[in-house]
Amino acid sequence: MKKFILTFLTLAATAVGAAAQDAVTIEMTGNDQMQYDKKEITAVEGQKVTIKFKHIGKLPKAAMGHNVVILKSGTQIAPFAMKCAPAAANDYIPEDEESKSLIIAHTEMIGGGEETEVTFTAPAAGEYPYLCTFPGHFGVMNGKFIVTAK
Ligand SMILES: [Cu+2]
Repeated sequence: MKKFILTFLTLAATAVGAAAQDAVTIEMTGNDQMQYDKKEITAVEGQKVTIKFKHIGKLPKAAMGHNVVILKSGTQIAPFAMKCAPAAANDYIPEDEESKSLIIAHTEMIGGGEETEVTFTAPAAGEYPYLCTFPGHFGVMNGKFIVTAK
């Protein structure tokens, strides 16, 4: 009986381990100084990725809004950001098909004290740029989402 219980516990532990590897939670912040706390985030291809994003500043969304927008590998962030600037009514997420096709995942735009999250499946191994699309922020608020092979 003891052996049976041990075997059961081992199997249960293995199942928990496998589930943990299938998913990853990444915590990120943005502040009133227009900065992310992370310039690099990582995941494994096919993993369920949850980005928990918190604005730790006090300024309202209209003055210092932040989001996290992950783009297809190789996308230049400056021209993309230019397409975002006029999209104020859509929280600076461009609505034209070409721009939309470049977005892998994005959070909502939030202001000081707010938090949000987005869950998506990590794409194929590679490097994916991310940025905040609030006008003028991408030059400082950008980074790399690095996906490694399984
Ligand atoms: Cu921002």
